[in-house]
Amino acid sequence: MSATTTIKPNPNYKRIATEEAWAPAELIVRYRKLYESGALGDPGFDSLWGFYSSSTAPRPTFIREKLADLGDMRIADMDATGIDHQILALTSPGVQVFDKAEAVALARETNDILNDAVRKYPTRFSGMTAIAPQAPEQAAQELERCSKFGFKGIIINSHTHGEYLSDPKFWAIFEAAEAMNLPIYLHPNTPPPKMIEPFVEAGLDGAIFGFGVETGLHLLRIITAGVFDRFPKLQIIVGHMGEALPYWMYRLDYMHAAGVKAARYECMKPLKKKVSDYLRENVYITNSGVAWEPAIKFAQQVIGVDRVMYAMDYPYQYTPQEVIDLDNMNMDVATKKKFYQSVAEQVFKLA
Ligand code: 1DF
Ligand code: MN
Repeated sequence: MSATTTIKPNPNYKRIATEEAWAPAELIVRYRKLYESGALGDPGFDSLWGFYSSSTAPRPTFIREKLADLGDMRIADMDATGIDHQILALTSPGVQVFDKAEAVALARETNDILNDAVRKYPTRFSGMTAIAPQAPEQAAQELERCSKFGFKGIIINSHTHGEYLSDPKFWAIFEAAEAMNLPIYLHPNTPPPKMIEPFVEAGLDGAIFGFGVETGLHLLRIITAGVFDRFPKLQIIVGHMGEALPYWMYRLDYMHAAGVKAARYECMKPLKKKVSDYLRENVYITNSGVAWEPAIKFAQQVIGVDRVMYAMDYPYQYTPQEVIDLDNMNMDVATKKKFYQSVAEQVFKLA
């Protein structure tokens, strides 16, 4: 699975990868213990980390080793695939599965470790702040603390103990993110217990499909709850080609308007704009996991070339050929530079 060819730097653009995962080995041990204890009661977590924390198959073994390294091995893999810069995030589900006090402490500890790596390799790494959404006020404080490190965004791995950020009890996080001008990367997690049964019984709960369903739903809930009317400058990034929402835009607009007009749901209130307007004005998309020219071009067409950017999803999809294929997309160089470099520089405010 390691790179067999070395991909050279591209003279026309830097390759900035924006959804790149890491995790200290101790966190993976904690995941294994949480899984073994059965205490969480979340079949999605048990499926994901029951597998990745202990399977001896080649892929999970590779991923465990790569996640834990923020040094020479990661840099060598980046060099082998021509990646100039990684925007790093604590892997999913981050600290969100732990209880409040443990999650708050672990967020601090892991952010400190990430800060050390970013300081050591400032041209190669940037960091996003891991937070415990279950403690919104402490999360806002952690954002404040980590902005002093120069962290560039916030990583949230979809639901927290089955709860969504559309619930106003979490909105202190949005308030802080907007005030500090920090984008939130809404990264996948497995569907929560209330949703997961038909996914897990078919083996479709993880990155193959469940991740996208859960995370697309989460973003849509944020939009329809009116979060962007309340926080109009807030920017949310979603991976995996927008978790399919660009493809749904026409129907979302039609059905949302119809539902609102008929006052069908008490919870579905009128919004200032169309659903698709928020996707174009408050959402950025990365192509993590989808090195596929037609999907990238479709998103560029409907969301805009200034809102679609590159992500490898290292180490989960470390496939050197993907970089070659994306370099060879039938796309003018200026647009390719936006995709690989400029959109990321703009949204993460890279120097
Ligand atoms: C997987 C994929 C796992 C992604 C991830 O974190 C992850 C996977 C635990 O393949 O199981 O971030 N991903 O974003 O596609
Ligand atoms: Mn990912």
